[in-house]
Amino acid sequence: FLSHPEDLGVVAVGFSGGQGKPGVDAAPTALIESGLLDQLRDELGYNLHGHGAVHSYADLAPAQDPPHRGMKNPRAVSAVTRQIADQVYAQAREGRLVLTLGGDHSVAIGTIAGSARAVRERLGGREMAVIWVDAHADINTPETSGSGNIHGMPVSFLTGLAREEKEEFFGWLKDEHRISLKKLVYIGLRDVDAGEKRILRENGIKAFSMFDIDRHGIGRVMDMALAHIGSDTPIHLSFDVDALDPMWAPSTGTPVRGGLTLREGDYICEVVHQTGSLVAVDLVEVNPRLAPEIEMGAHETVRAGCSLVRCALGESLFTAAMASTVTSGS
Ligand code: B3U
Ligand code: MN
Ligand code: MN
Repeated sequence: FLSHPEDLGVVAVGFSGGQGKPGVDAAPTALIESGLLDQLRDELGYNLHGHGAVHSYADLAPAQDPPHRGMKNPRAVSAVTRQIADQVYAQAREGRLVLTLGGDHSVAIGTIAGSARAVRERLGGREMAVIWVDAHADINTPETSGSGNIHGMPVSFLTGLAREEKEEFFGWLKDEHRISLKKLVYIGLRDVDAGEKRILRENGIKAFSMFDIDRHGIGRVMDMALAHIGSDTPIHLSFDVDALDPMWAPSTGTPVRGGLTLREGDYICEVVHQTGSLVAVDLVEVNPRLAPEIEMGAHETVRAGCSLVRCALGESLFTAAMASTVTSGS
């Protein structure tokens, strides 16, 4: 689906306003300083675009951004995600693969809005699928949310379950930015609010929880996830690092035990890359300021994040190709 698959648009957004803990805004710089973009260019051979700048977005002063429908920092998150949507769209419109380094998961309102719009425009109105890898479903509406944190709501705005007329509160989201509930697949869920469970059930949304991964193994789960999406559908992969077990990714805002191993996370990314249908990847919720009590916690989390991104962008292609030769030859 990409006219320039070796060209990678990089959107680096230091933004933490979708939740309450500072530090997640420092992730893009930490990932880049650990060598991620150099590896993508020098080892994986991508031509990088737009990577010069890490965009930092501050919150508005609390007095200027009071809650709306219970949402915290609603004007700031709406304004920032609108800019991200434009940046992602500008890269995707050129037929490039787009990598976004967050930031908390509210940034996905922008990344998915931007890539969904570009896919529609470039591919004659087609809809893309979204694979959302996360411990959480992030599908609260403002009304079901207990926390008011918008990083727990992006999917409801992107699918139209939550709507707002006013520009300043995500009213800028139009049909061209939205995704279908039928083309959404979750992987790794294990901390889902009661209201979210109801939304998942009532809308028949495809979700593979940690229970499903234990039961079937990650290999079959990915087969089923891709079968649900259908081949020949553009895919946007939105990876929240808290999908990984805190053993691998302790430095994140809301760690939940019982998660994916790093290898399972890498495998998800490898399989999605192998489809050849990937149009965009997000890596979010790395917070290098958290879990300092864990030895090397931040370093390990950044390292895990880099590994996920490299796998999604084809690092293991050689190994994967060899493996399929072996299987098909037997
Ligand atoms: N579901 C809860 C908790 C949460 C969602 N996403 C994260 N945490 N990272 C909420 O606040 O909506
Ligand atoms: Mn998330
Ligand atoms: Mn999460």
